[in-house]
Amino acid sequence: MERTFLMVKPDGVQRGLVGEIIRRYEAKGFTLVGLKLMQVSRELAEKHYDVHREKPFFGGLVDFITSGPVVAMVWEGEGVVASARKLIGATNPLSAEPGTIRGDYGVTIGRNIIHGSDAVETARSEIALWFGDNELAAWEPSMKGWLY
Ligand code: FUP
Repeated sequence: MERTFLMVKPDGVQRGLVGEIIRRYEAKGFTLVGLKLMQVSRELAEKHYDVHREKPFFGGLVDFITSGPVVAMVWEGEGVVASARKLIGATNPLSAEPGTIRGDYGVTIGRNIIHGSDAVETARSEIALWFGDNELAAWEPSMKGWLY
């Protein structure tokens, strides 16, 4: 079954949006298989955002992600990678549709509340970067028959 990596960024944690964000994915019908609150090291932040290493915003992005605790999560379900991105909305919260997480709660691109893997392959490498196998639970919610 498909899995994706989601992270509530320090702004989302500070603003008390963790519960609301988890609620949205639970209500949608996806299954939470990994969850931890953690302080991110610069090393991990730089690895996670390696594709942006040469961008002008890279330093500020790493400063931001390491500025306070984040909530790292792995969610499972059919089509979860693309669907989770849809629920997150556009990178710039001012362009994100109302009803999406960034559209409902964000204003600026540098404080856009949540990260979500952009493709199945990226999700695989991000999950391996952020979680050990022993931190992920394989379980079947009893409601599954009502979803699929
Ligand atoms: P997304 O996949 O929507 O999280 O967006 P990107 O991978 O393109 O960018 C990763 C993060 O870099 C964004 F969440 C915010 C930050 N960023 C900026 O701060 N400025 C920019 O111009 C672009 C991205």
